Amino acid sequence: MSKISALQKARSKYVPKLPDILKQCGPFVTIQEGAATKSVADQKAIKALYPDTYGLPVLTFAPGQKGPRAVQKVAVILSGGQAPGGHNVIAGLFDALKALNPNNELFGFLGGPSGLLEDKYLNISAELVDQYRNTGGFDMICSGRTKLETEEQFAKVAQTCKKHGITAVVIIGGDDSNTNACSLAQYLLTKKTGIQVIGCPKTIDGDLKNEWIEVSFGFDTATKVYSELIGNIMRDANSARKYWHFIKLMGRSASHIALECALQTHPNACLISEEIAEKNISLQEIVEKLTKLVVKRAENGMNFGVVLIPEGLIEFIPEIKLLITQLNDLLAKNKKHFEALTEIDRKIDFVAGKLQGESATVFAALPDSIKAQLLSDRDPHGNVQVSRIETEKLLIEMIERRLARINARRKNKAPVKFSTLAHFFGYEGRCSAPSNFDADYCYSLGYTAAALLGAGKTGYMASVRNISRSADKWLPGGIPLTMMMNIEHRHGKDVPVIRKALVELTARPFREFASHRNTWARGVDFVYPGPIQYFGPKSVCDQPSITLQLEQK
Ligand code: FBP
Repeated sequence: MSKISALQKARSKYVPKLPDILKQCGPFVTIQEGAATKSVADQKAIKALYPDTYGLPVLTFAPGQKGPRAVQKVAVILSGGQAPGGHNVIAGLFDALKALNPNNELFGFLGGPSGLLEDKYLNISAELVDQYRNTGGFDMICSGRTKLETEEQFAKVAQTCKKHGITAVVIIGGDDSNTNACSLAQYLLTKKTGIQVIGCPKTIDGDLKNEWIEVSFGFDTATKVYSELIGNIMRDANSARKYWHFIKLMGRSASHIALECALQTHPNACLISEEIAEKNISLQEIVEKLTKLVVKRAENGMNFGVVLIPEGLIEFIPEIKLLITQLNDLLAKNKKHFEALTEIDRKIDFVAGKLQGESATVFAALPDSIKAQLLSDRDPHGNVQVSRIETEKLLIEMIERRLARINARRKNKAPVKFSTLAHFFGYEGRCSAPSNFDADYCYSLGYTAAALLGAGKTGYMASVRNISRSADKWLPGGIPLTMMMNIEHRHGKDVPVIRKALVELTARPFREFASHRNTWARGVDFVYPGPIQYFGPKSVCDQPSITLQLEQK
């Protein structure tokens, strides 16, 4: 490991707070079963696909008998994009497994699911865990985006587990990775291997949440880091008074991150993709609205401002959404021919020649850089890689064009100045040292996963609820993975997936934002949240996200 900073050294001594029940009895819990459950939709189809895990009850914990449990060898993987707190999930899992039985072993499979397929791992020791407690990043065992979905892959995982005598697999991942965890659990049950599978909810995007999973880990820290950076930029904008900052924020399809950052910092504008889709707002209309804002502020002597843009915006603008669907079909149908074209200009010409109707016009009007980004590789789950599409620059360019026309008509008035800077915050926040909230939540999730394993459970996601309260009042338990699933049409096929949570326009966080945004647009109501604090009063260090506080108000 590289040399550690003084802060990291002090922070490594932080003891994550556990819910009362786990503090009292450690992972020795008695499982209390709720009623049989159903999937969120498509019950018949999900039941047919997951006959052995469908309908399992929600689990809660009560104090149990202490005393060593049967020895377990557990595999753990980190899957997908980095999120602050992953190392603490492993630390919680490790500590609880050792408490259950000091002979338990934890294997960290390297580079995500592919580690399990290629049998690449390291033995996780107490010394190793101690080096990574309360640190950001996934570098202890690294992550990867390989999808675990075919029978052949499941057979390989079973083979790897058999080879090492592994009795359980813990998958720390987002909605897609936990969908894969559900299928793996079913496969291992069908084959009567006795190997358990438990998932843990990870993603900075905040879109793996529902009634039972209140938030995915990493969202809290990442949004605090972005809000600090946005606040710093706002203060700069308000000091120099000469730039418009267009800040794109990670988050994939959902706008939870942008919304949370808006609630924390009060920007002059924040686009919410879900609202744009619901109200059928076109790209031209977005540009028109933002241009009006720039003109209005200029007339009030404010040639500056801050605009937040969610990463997935482009997919939600109705005409671009249609264009992306048509591009996906077109690229799938002409895969060989398209891939044989080596130059991007030729790829663009090829696609432009094949598109028809409104999509042809929309594509033609886009700057070449955006056309190229829309044609770039899909991720292994088949998603457009929205983090690579420079929506912030697209909007700037379109507003500039619109302003040029407006300025040309403003004969007797000074032209509206529009000096811009584009930013993209994503990778800056994914590996930050976890906030107290994420450090505690992740440690509790890992601990809960071990308690579920100790109780012989499979096909569950570790869940910790009631998390806007102080950690002692948190409620650990297990949620059947099948309960969160439905059937969706993806890339030409109907597939079972955990339902993603997008921003709900009727829920408190959006309503709170919507009730203030006009005021924020006009003035300088900026809030500068400053950096995450790890030492100091609870009111500064232990506050969960505003979204969570509003959702649980
Ligand atoms: P997960 O969904 O795997 O948690 O990833 C989150 C994310 O950070 C998204 O916000 C972003 O679009 C994507 O990862 C970027 O992917 P990559 O790390 O492969 O560049």
